[in-house]
Amino acid sequence: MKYLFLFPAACVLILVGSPRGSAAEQNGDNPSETKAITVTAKSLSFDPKKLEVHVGDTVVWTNQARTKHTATSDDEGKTFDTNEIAPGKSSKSVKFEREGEFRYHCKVHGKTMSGTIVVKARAK
Ligand SMILES: [Cu+2]
Repeated sequence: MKYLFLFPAACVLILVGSPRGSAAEQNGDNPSETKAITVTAKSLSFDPKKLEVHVGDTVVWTNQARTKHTATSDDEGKTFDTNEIAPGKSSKSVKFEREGEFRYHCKVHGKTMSGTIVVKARAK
């Protein structure tokens, strides 16, 4: 009688142990951990004014104001420049590849409309 009870358990073991084929093969490209973060341009300010991201993250500026704005790095746009973003539109995405503190402003409204992107090293 004992063997009757062991039989179902043996079946389960066989199923679990069966070959899985190629599904378990390692996939070369890992899913990216980088993020896309949005900064909102308001009438004369950026929200958040200071944004912390990590190396490899991308930032998009969305203009919720009624006038055009830009997000232009303070080194005359050498690091990044979204160019004019029309009201209701979003900028192209800007990828931050190196650590640092990047101050930027709006070319239309000058430095009264400014912000900072703080790029930190990616946690390992
Ligand atoms: Cu502006």
